[in-house]
Amino acid sequence: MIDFYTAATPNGFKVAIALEELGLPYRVIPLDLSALDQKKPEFLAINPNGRIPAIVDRDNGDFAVFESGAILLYLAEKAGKLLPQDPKRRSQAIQWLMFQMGGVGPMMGQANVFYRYFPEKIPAAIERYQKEGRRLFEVLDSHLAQHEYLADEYSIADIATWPWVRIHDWSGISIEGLPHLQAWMARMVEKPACQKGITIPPRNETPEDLVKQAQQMVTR
Ligand SMILES: N[C@@H](CCC(=O)N[C@@H](CS)C(=O)NCC(=O)O)C(=O)O
Repeated sequence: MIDFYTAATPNGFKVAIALEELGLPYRVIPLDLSALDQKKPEFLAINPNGRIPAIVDRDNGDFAVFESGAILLYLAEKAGKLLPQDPKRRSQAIQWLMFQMGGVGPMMGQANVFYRYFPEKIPAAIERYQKEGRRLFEVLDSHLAQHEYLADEYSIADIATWPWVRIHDWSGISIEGLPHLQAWMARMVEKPACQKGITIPPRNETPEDLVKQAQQMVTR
């Protein structure tokens, strides 16, 4: 059994989609980010960074894993799926996973902060992160022109990237003129695990509550 500590955000959805896709037994432990559950000592013992997601593998000596990319790798290796066996293909999947972890996620995250949540509107910061987000989308689009999935076969690289790209409107980053990225998104949204993963954990808050929570988080 995997204990899955999460909240309804893109980094949490990545792991939810992978758990669904891999068919591994898991138990969801939702954290209330506005109540700062993620900063409590019992959770910091699992993830010293005090952020979701994190997992504890109860079938492997209570082994804890934090950082969504590392969790995806751990789960894919445990199940022997969603990560190609061929060493070059495997490296390609890891390259696109890192591209998401070091690029798409942080840039869109900062675009959201400055475009949506930060109390002061700083146009240069908004423009910087939205432009960088769009540039990364263009890189994805060029690559997907030649490949059905990021590492040719469907992998954890796609699972890491889709929950972020799907909220591009919220980040104020257009996907107009990027037909290959759009076609890939259409392929991803068809997958039952993707559809289910973005509902875990269920959201009780209104969109307005979520904005308020995020505003509190960036200003505390
Ligand atoms: N690099 C980390 C980022 C995790 C992250 O930023 N999580 C956010 C939600 S998407 C969070 O827990 N925020 C709460 C906080 O900052 O206190 C990962 O990929 O796991």
